[in-house]
Amino acid sequence: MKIRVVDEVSGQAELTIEEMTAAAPRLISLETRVPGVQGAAFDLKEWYFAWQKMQQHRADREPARMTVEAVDEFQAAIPWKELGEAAFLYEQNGEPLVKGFPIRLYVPNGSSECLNVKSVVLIRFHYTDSSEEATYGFKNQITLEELKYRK
Ligand SMILES: Nc1nc2c(c(=O)[nH]1)N[C@H]1C(S)=C(S)[C@@H](COP(=O)(O)O)O[C@H]1N2
Ligand SMILES: [Mo]
Repeated sequence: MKIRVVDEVSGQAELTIEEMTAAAPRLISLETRVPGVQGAAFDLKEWYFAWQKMQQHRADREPARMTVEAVDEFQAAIPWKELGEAAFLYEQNGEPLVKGFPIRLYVPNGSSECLNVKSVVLIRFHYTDSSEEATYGFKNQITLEELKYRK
């Protein structure tokens, strides 16, 4: 299974879990950020900056927002400043994820645990049009206006 990464400036790529983790400058133990959840993860922003360096066209600023979409069409849009400790979990007990395959986003100290999106297959980096509040929910089931008022 591949994960599609779409960047408004750099373009897009389809990456395997192995390709994604290979681009990460270091791997971390998720438990150091999310007490009680064991597994191997990589820091989102570290990954983003390393990945940017590998691109021909690079953004001249940091993203304003990241959106992720899952296999089941659950999605979340999260302001960049809420993602300071965000990480992607990709392995538990040395095995691919049983729950959350191929990768799962965790947003420690985020506005909601609902942002810990399982089975992420699409990651988008947006540089403009940032909303201050994170939103989440199933695609096409709720309007963006309604999402804004969910907690
Ligand atoms: N793909 C996907 N990720 C998801 C959800 C979902 O329905 N689909 N639910 C979210 C919500 S609302 C919560 S509260 C947490 C629940 O995480 P848990 O299954 O580990 O308890 O996952 C989040 N991630
Ligand atoms: Mo939730």
